[in-house]
Amino acid sequence: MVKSWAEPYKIKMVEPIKMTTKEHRERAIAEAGHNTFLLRAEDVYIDLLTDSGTSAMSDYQWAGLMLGDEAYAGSRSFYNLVAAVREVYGYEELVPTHQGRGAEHILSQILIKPGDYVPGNMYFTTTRFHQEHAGGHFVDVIVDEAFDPYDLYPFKGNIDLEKLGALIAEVGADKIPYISVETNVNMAGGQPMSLANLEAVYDLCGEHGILVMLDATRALENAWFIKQREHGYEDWSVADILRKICSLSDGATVSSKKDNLVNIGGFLALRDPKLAEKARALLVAFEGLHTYGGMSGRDMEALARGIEEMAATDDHVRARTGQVEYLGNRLLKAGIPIVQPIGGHGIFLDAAAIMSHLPQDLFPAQALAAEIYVESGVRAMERGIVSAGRDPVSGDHHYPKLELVRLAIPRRVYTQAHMDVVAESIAAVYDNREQMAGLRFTYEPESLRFFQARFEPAT
Ligand code: PM9
Repeated sequence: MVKSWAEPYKIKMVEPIKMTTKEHRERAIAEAGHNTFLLRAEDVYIDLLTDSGTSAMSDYQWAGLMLGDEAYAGSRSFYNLVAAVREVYGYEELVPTHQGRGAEHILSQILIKPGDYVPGNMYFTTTRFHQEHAGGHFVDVIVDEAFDPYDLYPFKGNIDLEKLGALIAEVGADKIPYISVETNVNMAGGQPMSLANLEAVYDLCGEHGILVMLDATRALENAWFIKQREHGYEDWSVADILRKICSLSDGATVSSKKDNLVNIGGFLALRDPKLAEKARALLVAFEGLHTYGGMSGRDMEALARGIEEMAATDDHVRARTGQVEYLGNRLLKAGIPIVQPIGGHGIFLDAAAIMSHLPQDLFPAQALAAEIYVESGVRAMERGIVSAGRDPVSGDHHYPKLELVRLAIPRRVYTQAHMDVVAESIAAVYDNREQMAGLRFTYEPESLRFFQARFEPAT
């Protein structure tokens, strides 16, 4: 029997969404400075801005909210969270934070000295920000295949061991406190790394005394792709693959707003109790006491249950990635250029190809995301030159090789019919692509500019 990706749940509660007119949306995007982050959510029909903090929780998680222990210190919910992280990820030491960037901040501050180098498999915006903020230099050591949207290499999240080896030889291992290894690389299109690659990275770093720190935010989705694509793991459960991934690292930062199925939360997980002690010393100053970090007791209870639930069987992650694949295949059938293989958390439109009449400094992906919203009320996100920001030393734009628009799919929120609407809307915009103008800044924030920048049409 062919097993469909159909959802392993049924719907118990619904949230109405508003349909709007094109005129309304034209006004809304102009008021938002052509930045989809600045739209009001109530003006959005299908919200694919992010898969972060947008999951639908289960009845088991909602019940957990009522049981959250709000003790300032030593909350029962904290110990439930520690137990869930130990069981599912296999890390002993848990440092809870308000979300992923809180964990990145603490990790960067305890390990990076000014002038250090931090290699990683493609940058992530907040991760690189914290590394640079601590005085480090980020160095991209992802495989070259990751920069070609149409290369079908199954593990485009892999680290290029030659690039990593060359960096170690050039700057010396004592200038590299850790390598930051992202699972299911977001900016590459939700692309996985293989266990064989991670094993080789762990060995190489071990030889040089360099720590391996995962960004395990979407490690569950990475584990699913390993099961599908890596020889020898076909019969493993996703839960076992996930533990194996984590066993090849010294710790991890996690934004729990993704895989973990909660609306807020995150953590830093470590093996070394001494390092965890250092992290907790900073935690109490920046996030909160070491038994809640930035979360309430009920947040921690829902998170502990989300962690258990995501990996209890393979059914959840099969349906989650299945829905993304369904949308991707519809777009491919319509001839729309997207990053391939289809990734884990969303579809990435190749804005450089779609808007080939625009140079990168007229922000083609930003303009395309705005146009998609005007066409249909579908909200997407720019993942190109605006997200890449400026070089802190030269002040020039970073010119990333990928200029993408991301349609991130929230977990357990939208139906197949919604995906059909999205595909039809994108096809309509695509047909009209040559009419689209670029944008220029009217306001550019100094850091993480994509969140709050404002633009106007460049014509
Ligand atoms: N990711 C996303 O939409 C939300 C913020 S957009 C900059 O993809 C990784 C791989 C992420 C991530 C957030 C964070 C930060 C760290 N690593 O948002 O602070 O995708 O919980 O996590 C977003 P927080």
